[in-house]
Amino acid sequence: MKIVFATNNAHKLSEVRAVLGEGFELVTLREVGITEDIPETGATLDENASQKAHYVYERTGLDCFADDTGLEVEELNGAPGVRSARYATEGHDFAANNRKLLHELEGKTNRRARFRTVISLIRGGVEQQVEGIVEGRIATEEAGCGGFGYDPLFVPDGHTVTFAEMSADEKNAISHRGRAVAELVKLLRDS
Ligand code: ITT
Repeated sequence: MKIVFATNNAHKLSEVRAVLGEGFELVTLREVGITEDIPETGATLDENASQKAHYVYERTGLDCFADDTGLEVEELNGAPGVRSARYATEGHDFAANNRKLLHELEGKTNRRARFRTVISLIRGGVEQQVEGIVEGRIATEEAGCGGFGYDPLFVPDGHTVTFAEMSADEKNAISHRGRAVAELVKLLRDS
């Protein structure tokens, strides 16, 4: 089954490719001739996921899906949330985002956080959404060099290491994106 994944994030692409496995051929934006950044102007993850999927569907008419993900920190009333990519600067600067997050939580005892991924699927012109969540906490310093984004700071519940200290398979097995993609696979298989 061929399906376009509406992302410019190479890390997401390899994670999703690993979870989808056999039977699905992921087509990249570049392969369908979309090289520009897709606008993300929504106020929520749901809106942004939908906006990205519609952008691709309207230009290609192909079945496609998009992932929008946010890190929601309890002490910060859900921030950075939908602003996760541009938390510190306008430019997807992972290191600056992590520094800012550590700074905002300095001296705070409540470090509860969760990652939430919303996937919007458009298939045969019909849109459906699924979600994946992983609960955890923000460490007091960065650890590990795997993964991307906030992974060096996020310790999932039931574990003592960050996502960045896990293998790709270990992260995928319990992560927000791994869970959302498992739901996506159910949708794709059911129809
Ligand atoms: P696309 O919109 O092209 O898919 P993006 O990087 O802009 O890529 P998002 O808006 O969904 O994607 O992601 C927001 C940010 O959240 C992202 O830039 C990372 O900083 C962070 N993020 C997303 N998924 C993550 C993960 O699995 N682990 C750590 N940080 C993640």
